Amino acid sequence: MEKYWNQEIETMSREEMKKLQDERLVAQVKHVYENVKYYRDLMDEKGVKPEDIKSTDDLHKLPFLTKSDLRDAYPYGLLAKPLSECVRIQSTSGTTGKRVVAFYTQHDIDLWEDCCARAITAVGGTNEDVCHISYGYGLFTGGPGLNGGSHKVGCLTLPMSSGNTERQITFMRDLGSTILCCTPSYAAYIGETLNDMGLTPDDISLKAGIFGAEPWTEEMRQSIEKSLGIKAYDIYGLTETSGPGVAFECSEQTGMHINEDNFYPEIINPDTGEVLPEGEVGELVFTSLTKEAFPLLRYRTRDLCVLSRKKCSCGRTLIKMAKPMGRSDDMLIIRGVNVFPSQIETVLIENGYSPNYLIEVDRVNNTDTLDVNVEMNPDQVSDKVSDMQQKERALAEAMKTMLGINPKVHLVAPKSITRSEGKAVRVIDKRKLHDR
Ligand code: DLL
Repeated sequence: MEKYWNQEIETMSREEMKKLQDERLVAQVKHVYENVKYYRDLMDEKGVKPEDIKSTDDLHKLPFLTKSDLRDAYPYGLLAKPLSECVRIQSTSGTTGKRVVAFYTQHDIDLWEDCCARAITAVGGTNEDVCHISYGYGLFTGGPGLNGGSHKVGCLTLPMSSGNTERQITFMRDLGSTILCCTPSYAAYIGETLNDMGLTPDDISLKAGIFGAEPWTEEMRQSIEKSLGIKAYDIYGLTETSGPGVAFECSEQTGMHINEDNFYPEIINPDTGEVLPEGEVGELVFTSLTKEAFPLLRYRTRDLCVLSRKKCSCGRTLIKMAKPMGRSDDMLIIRGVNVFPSQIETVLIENGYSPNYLIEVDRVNNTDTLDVNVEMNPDQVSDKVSDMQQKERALAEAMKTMLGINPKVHLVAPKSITRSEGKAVRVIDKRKLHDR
């Protein structure tokens, strides 16, 4: 039988959950309106008062918050509690511009770690497990969040942080790590290093991995499961709403249950802001129902995905989100066609290549160019130029079928693409440099 961290919440009926969300939302809107001038001004501008929000059905009346609001309000403008009541600051990795800082009270930390404990329990974690955490520690939320969740569950926690991959494997073997937490790209690298060290999955005790913080495909999941001999589960979150644990995958491995008692999700049309019905792809928007220090109402994540209330075999009733296909700002528009790096990753793995690739986009003579550098596995290397050209053509053809545009594929030597120990950088868009 599936074990839950908080059975009452995780298997709550729809009606009870709605009631809980409604009550929490009403209190949260009041808290934010009274304590955050920045948001009060946005609400006043829209002519909405806290009394107008009686349930989640009224949520659409509230204004959205965007990343640029967070930047405008940096650092204290969205703080809803006195600093004397805050105990922690975390911050975004800053891959796309200025950092965002988020504040936590002890209550916020407890709730966040609780969400991570739900994720660890959902993959079968108990106090018998050794939880090996190779997300970065520090301002990044990955390490601290899963560390806290692992303690709550009572796992023996290994706060490894990322890097020094051979040492990671040595510790894994010596201390019998059973659950690995890191980015999927780092998990792939650990799998590859295991193999390079002449070891196999039978030499380690891992049974499950909790991988997130970046988009990854089903093909990547299968490849990691094979290389490490585990079940690989997805976990989602963002600094602005707390960190990892906003949503987590269960034994069904078909999308992530959102901890909707804490984070109320909506899917909107990113162009018009209109709320879309369940099942339609759009931008994910979250309202923190329980955070005290940094509660964001209707925060636009820019992540594109779909929600589903289909019954789940694990028994959880929490709404599910599909794997995000990437951020709306990760989407490349090349010669007018929308391209997600994840589509390229799918083609590569389906065709027997490793998930080590680098996409380069440029504009030459006013035409966009798409070059995909793909690393070969040692057994794919050939000293015959015609063989290599043939392989490149075949891969380019497969990508054209998926994307609808013609890329140039360059097969490059094994191990020549820099490995990632955190969030992988897959795209260099040189057009942005020219446009500056
Ligand atoms: O990445 C928090 C986290 C840490 C999540 C560890 C999971 C595991 P940020 O650095 O603020 O926080 O980045 C948040 O990363 O808006 C998504 O675009 C992306 N992201 C996070 N998890 C996933 C996932 C952490 N499972 C941003 N799949 C989010 C796809 C993800 N994208």
